Amino acid sequence: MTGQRTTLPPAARAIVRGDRRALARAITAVENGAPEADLLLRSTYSRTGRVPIIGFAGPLGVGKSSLLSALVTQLRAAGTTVGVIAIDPSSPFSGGSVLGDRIRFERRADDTGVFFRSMASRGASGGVAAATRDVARLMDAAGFGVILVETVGSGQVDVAIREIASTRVVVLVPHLGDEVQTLKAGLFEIADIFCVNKSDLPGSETAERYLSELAGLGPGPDGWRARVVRTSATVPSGIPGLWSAIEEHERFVAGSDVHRQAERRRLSDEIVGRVRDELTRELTLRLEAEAELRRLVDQVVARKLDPRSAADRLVAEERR
Ligand SMILES: Nc1nc2c(ncn2[C@@H]2O[C@H](COP(=O)(O)OP(=O)(O)OP(=O)(O)O)[C@@H](O)[C@H]2O)c(=O)[nH]1
Ligand SMILES: [Mg+2]
Repeated sequence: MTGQRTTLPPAARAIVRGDRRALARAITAVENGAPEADLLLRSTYSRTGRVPIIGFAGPLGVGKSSLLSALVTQLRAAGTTVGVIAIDPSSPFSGGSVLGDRIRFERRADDTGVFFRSMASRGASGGVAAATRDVARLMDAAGFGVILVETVGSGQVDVAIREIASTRVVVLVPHLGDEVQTLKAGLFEIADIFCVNKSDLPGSETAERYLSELAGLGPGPDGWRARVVRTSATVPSGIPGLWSAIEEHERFVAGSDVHRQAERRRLSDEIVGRVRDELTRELTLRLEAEAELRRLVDQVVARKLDPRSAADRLVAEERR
């Protein structure tokens, strides 16, 4: 480890030292797929893997940002440093709320114990999950005590939470209505904790009871039975209860073989994915430069050969 410490490139050393501007620049490099990001991620990896990453997913406007903000207040009061990543789905609906996120968090600009970053989910090189994971790793290396990630629960973004967060909180509101039906398939599977927010509004007990019944149907494959908590981010109330549930799950994860296996599998997938991407890129370049490919394309264009058979011939060549 000591050897690695002395060989850290200056930008990585700055991140590890807690230099916020160096961290911000590194995150931008990750988002843009810039070459310097690669070096920073390689050199800081040995300092990652310790921080709890808490994911918050849920439909638009349920109060995820407000909850995060209330949690940040509580965590800061306890002296914990916090990194926040908000994944912006870049949809026309969210323009306003992303700005809202920024405004809500900018009030803490004078507090160096909080680092807020929003990321566009569209256009992230290598996908949202990969970019978010790398950004979380940089924050981890920078030494934050906890990382909170906010996403709008949908499609690709769910994957980011599933793959990255050590505890997943699904945020809902009292009048669940049809939303519950559509959520069942996706968000319900990933919830370690259900948070019924806006419990200052009527109906939160009913929602809590309903979710508790669902959670009571049995523990998930990892043996954890989802907790249900009620909060109001704006009052605020229930925030300590939410944090206790998160801590309880973190303790569970720390002692769970299932989670250790899952982590191994994710890292294995990451390595295999990188090898595949690299070899695919190489192969594509080589094939495109081959005269044989051009000859085969001529035949396919002329309908003398079908694309499958053309591919078979190239595969046979490759294997020789
Ligand atoms: N009554 C009530 N309103 C709340 C509560 N929490 C958040 N809100 C309000 O709900 C609205 C949406 O809150 P956000 O925190 O932006 O919700 P969000 O889930 O982050 O929204 P998106 O990121 O756009 O999906 C705001 O007007 C908040 O003031 C709550 O506990 N009670
Ligand atoms: Mg939000």
